[in-house]
Amino acid sequence: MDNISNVQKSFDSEKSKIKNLNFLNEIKVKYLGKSGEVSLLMKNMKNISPQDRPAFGKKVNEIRDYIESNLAKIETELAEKEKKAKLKKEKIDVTIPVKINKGSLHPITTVKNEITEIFTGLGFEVLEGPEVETDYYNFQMLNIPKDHPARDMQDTFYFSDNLLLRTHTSPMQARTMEVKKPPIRMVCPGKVYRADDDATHSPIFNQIEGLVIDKKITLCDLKGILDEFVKIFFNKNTKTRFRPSYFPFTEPSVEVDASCSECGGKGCKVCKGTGWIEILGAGMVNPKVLDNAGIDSKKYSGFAFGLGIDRMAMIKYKINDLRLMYENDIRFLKQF
Ligand code: 2NM
Repeated sequence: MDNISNVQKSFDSEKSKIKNLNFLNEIKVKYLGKSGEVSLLMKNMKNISPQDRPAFGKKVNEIRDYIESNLAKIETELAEKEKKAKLKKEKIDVTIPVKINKGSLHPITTVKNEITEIFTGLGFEVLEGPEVETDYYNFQMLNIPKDHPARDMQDTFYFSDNLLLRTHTSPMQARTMEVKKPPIRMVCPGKVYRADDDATHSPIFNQIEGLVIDKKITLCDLKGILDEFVKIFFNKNTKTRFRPSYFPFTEPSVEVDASCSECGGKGCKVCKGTGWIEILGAGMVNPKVLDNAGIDSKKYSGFAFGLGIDRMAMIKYKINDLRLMYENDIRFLKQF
């Protein structure tokens, strides 16, 4: 009986020292294992007088239950504590700011969106067309004659006699005129291709062309729209100037300048001292083009214009070499 109370005492003094699950397992083996303290007590049974055995057995069972339930309680507490410690150690603070290298839009994309939005604000719809075109839509329908230099192998990328990379976005205007009834108010932004490559010409560049067709459309409407456009794109004091020009698909045709927004028209480096910057070509849609598309040129008239997005971006951001736009040097792109 003394042995039993010694085991109990030694367990009680050791249990307060259990601070982790490893040590708990050691204690479990020491007391409840196959050759642990409780088993040793059981093995003592044979040395006990028969009349004392039931009482002794009962006592041993009690101490075994006592140790088991104590260890089980400590185990749950320790497991809970260790889990909490682990969670605390592995906690992630999702609110710590992280440095992310953000991309940004290419200046050409920004200006393309800006111009497109100005025209949607003026009631134009935006339509995009294929970059691989037929000779018919790119040239024939637009009244570009067989001997026009634009049709030359030197100026246009051909896949075959009939298939080519569009040299302007006008074929999409031609396609639209063919399928839609006036009134038409559309702009077509997109990539166009010409066999040209130097400081001021890239073989791939971006255009946005506009087209308005209705009854009684005049050059005055064209002037009104473009005046409004330059005021929004540059600033409210910007004016336009029309100079006579020639395009096969418009008659009459004009070259349009905007007063220099840098010097207000006085003359500076940006406008090369002239006070004006050439921004686009335009004109009244040639009646032949309307008739080619099945629109009665006796009932309807229209204006069209085409502007180079790359050029507009260069003017806006004062970029002097077009090649910078296409080299995609990260030091250049980071500035936008
Ligand atoms: C320009 C200049 C003048 C133009 C004409 C057409 C169409 F399809 F209606 F005939 N679209 N775009 C046009 C007119 C384009 O770019 C300098």
